[in-house]
Order: sequence, then structure tokens, then C-alpha cells
Amino acid sequence: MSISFTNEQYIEIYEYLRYARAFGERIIYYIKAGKIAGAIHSPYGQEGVQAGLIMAAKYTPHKTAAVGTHRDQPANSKRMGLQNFINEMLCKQTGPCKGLAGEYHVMKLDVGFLPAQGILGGAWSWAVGYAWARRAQGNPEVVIAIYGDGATSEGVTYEAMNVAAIYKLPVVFFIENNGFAMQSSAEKEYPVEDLALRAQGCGMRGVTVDGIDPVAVAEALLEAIDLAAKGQPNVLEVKCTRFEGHFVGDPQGYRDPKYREKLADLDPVARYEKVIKEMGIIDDAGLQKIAKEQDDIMVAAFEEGFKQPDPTREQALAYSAVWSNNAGGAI
Ligand SMILES: Cc1ncc(C[n+]2csc(CCOP(=O)(O)OP(=O)(O)O)c2C)c(N)n1
Repeated sequence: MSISFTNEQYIEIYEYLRYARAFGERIIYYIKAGKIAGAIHSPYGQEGVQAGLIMAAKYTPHKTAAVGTHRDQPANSKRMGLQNFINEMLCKQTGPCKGLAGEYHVMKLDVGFLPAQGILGGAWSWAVGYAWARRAQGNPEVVIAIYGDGATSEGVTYEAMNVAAIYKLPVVFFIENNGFAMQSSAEKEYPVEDLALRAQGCGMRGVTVDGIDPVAVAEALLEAIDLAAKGQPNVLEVKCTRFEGHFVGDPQGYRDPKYREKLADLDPVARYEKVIKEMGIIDDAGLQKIAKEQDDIMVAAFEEGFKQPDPTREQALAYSAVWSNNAGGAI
């Protein structure tokens, strides 16, 4: 499948980069301002991946579902609606899971958003089960199963890949490799250069692309979705850099602080700004306008979220509702 984006789409990609940047920055800001409690994980620095995910999910001709991670707030929120996502993230009654799931376990099945899994690795198995079920129902959907590099070290991920390969299920195993699993660096996590190599053991195609480049991510994912829809599940690894700690407030004692000196070169937003300016399709004023618009959208959504009602005591204690149709909607 060959893809060529229009100039409008190149600008749209920039909007998603800025949306993702604003999300990451505002998570950090609101936690530091004492407005959000809990260890939230910022996608800061991984905007190239997020923008690519958003583009591919929007422009693929195939129906998709997805499972995301604790760091994919931008892509997850685009699928389920920003206000919905933020309301759930803030554990408000008006979230898709009525504030009981929070951002980690949120699901919204009517838009194909499968629940994320607190136990790393688990959601790849239910992504495969979901792909199987939807195909058996005569309504196939390609599941974009997103995972961090750390999660790929869990055994269940290989069982899931193996089952998908044997039964030719429409799944893209999407590895968002930011070089760290909490405090463990890539060298301590796995002995291979690219995690896409892990596909070989299941006879699948495995591809690695530069996750700093949103166009590369979008193109590779569009192709991966297409293959999966044709019964060829596959692995797509996107390499990026985690700019901040594992969670907001992580002091990162395990990381040489000098890594920050390299971040300017690894910044997906700055790099893409250069690209589209050189293409002559936008100037500095245009870039600033989009950056402000996206930040305004984010601030408005958070401020609206803060005003939402908390769950009542009865609602908060209704544990079984988390797994019922009342929480995320039935298919
Ligand atoms: C089976 C299991 N082990 C450990 C944890 C604790 N834990 C939560 S997130 C995380 C790191 C995940 O790293 P990665 O998958 O690379 O995603 P990232 O946080 O870098 O985006 C760990 C170890 C867990 N949730 N489940």
C-alpha cells in the first residue's frame, strides 16, 4: 500500500503533534499544581508515535480497535473523545467507566477501545481474543495492540503473538520502544538490537521505524494494518525517547542526567517543524497559532473535567461495574 499525504494532512500531523505535546505538558503541569493525584505517566517526547497512531487510525480504510498503554493518552483520547478520556482520567462520574477505571483501565467498546491492563502483557492476549471474536461474528476489526518495550518481556505476549500467527488474526503488535521500562534501560531489558526481531519466532513480519518521525510511524502503521486485515498479523516497533521519568515526579536516580543534553535533537515536534517549514507549507506564525490552539483545547478539557462530579460512595464501591457493560459499553 503506497501512501502519500497531502499538504493539508502534513499540517494535520502537526496539529496532532501539538495535541500530544500539550497533553504531556498539561499532565505535568496539573500534577505539579496539585490538581491531579496519582502517578500519571506523561507521553512527553513520544509525540511522533502518538501523531502517527492518530493519523493511521483515522485514514486506514479498515475498521480498527485498539488497546493502549498508560502513556498513550493522546491516541487513546482521540479514539474515545478528549473530554470522555479526561473525565475518566480524573475519576469523574461522567467518564466512560464512570470514573471507576481511571486512565489505566479505561475502555469504551463502542469506539473499539479495549480495556488496558494493569498487568503488563495481559492486554495483548485479549487483543487477540477480541480479534478472533469479531472475525467469528462476521465483523472483523484490525486490533492495534500497543505496548511498551518492557511489556514485551512478559511471557503472555508471545503466547498472544503465536496464537495470532497460527490463526491469521488481524492484529498489529505495536511496540512503543522508549528505551526504558520504569528504571530498566534497554540494555538491561533485552539482548537484541530491535524488538521487531521477536516477530520471527512466530513467522511474522517485524519492522522497526523511527518513532520520532510521525510520517514514518503513520505510513508504517497504515501498511501494517493493511497486512493484518489480509490475515497477516505483524509486529511494528517504533523507537522513541522517554523525555521525563517513568511517572511525573520520578527522580530518575538510575539515569545519567546528561541524557537531557541530547533531547533537542530527539524532539519530534521541533524536528517536524523544521520539515514542514522547509516544505514551505507553514511559517512561524502558523506554527505558533496551532500550538496555542491545541494547548487551549487541552486546558479547556481539563478545566471542564475538574468541574465534573465525583462518583458517589455507592458508585465507587460497585466494583463489579468495572467489568460490566455499564462501565465501558457493550459491543
Ligand atoms: C507484570 C507487571 N510487572 C511490573 C509492572 C509494574 N510496571 C508498571 S509500568 C512498568 C514499566 C513498563 O515499561 P514499558 O512497557 O516499556 O512502558 P513505558 O512505561 O516505558 O511506556 C512496570 C514495570 C506491571 N504493571 N506488571
